[in-house]
Amino acid sequence: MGFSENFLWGAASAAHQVEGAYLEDGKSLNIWDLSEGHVAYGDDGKIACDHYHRYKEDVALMKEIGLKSYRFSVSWARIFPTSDGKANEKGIQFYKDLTNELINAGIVPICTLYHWDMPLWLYELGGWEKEENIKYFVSYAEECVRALSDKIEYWLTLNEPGSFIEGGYDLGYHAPFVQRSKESIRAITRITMLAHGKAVVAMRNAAKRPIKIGCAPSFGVIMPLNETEEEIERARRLTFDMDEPYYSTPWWSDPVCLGKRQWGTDYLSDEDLKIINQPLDFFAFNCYNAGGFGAPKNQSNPRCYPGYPRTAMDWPITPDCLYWGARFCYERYGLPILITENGMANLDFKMMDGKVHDPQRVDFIHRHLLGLRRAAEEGIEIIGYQYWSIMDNFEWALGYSRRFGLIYVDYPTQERVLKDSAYFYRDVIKSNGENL
Ligand code: GCO
Repeated sequence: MGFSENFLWGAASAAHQVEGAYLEDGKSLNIWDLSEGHVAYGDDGKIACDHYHRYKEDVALMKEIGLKSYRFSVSWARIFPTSDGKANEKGIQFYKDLTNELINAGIVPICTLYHWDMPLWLYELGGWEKEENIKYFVSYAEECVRALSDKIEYWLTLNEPGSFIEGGYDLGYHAPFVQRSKESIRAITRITMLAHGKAVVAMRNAAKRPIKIGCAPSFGVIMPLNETEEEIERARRLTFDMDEPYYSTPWWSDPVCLGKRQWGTDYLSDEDLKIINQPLDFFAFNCYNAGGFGAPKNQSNPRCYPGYPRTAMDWPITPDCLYWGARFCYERYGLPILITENGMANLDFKMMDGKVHDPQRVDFIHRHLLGLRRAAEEGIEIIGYQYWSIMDNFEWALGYSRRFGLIYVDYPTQERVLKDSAYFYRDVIKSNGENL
């Protein structure tokens, strides 16, 4: 027994990172349009991969790779370009068209509502710093679900809340590029969690048929040094006792999935927890490596040594992270697992033969999927894997300087080239992971 029969083999993207068309068809600005002076090489997301205009070509490439699913996000500023509460039909139409294109290609759409691109007007009203934001997020979630739930079954409320709170409001290297006090950060966290909980209830009510809802936090897992019972128990404890917010799993997921306060969330009242803790249909998480963020300094990744293999983001390559991540989360939260992001940046370019050879990424995917398959073989219910990303794109503060895609994008011409890893992934999908 390996991967399940309807395993959601996929790849992911996010609106601001790929769409471009930044003021088209009624769309307004979002907080990432404030990025001047904050992004490498002065890059911005105005054109990005021009996916807004090229989505048909892109879906055709997804079909060529054999994807069974595709995770994308909706641009809030396309749906509600102003504060007047009137939804923008043209913006909605784009996602209907994209969804239809996917379904016609046999690809299951997985829709993220918030992947970091808050409309600028909403930020100016206070955004995540004000409780009214909950109301705006709920209306936005309802609008999307009303418009798309006849075709879209899988939904994610928020992408990596820890990252946008830390990056956007604490350290200030991500939009909206501000630095707030610890107290404000606590308020933002509470508002974000409440928005998630209230949106889940509203989404189920607005849906045209039963839908499946999750959230996509990042996952900080600590792996055991070796597989003795003692080490495994220690890794589990460190994973769930990580005493820092943002990247520690329990900081977000204990309130959301268990209705329990965790380290650093003692400001949540019992009433808050009831709202935040709504039943979810699966446990999704983004996982790029083990350890690192937030683990006790000298134990951040006990297996690392000088010269340890790293990606072009300088992130350590720790293939077993998916196995331990899936295992620890399944034990704790008891929900089917969906890997919503995993992947690597590599120094890709088009070579003299016109192809993009990325053996490091092939190896990366191979090793990580072996770990995930091991988890599946041990009986952990895993419903899908989304490689990040379907194509090279706007990597936030690093602009276009980092390439995560299965598809190479030549930005000046917008030419797409399937990398070797895309063909490798195609064969994996074809065999449902049996060829690994
Ligand atoms: C994230 C995002 C992606 C990134 C990816 C690589 O969570 O950071 O979901 O948008 O591009 O993780 O850094």
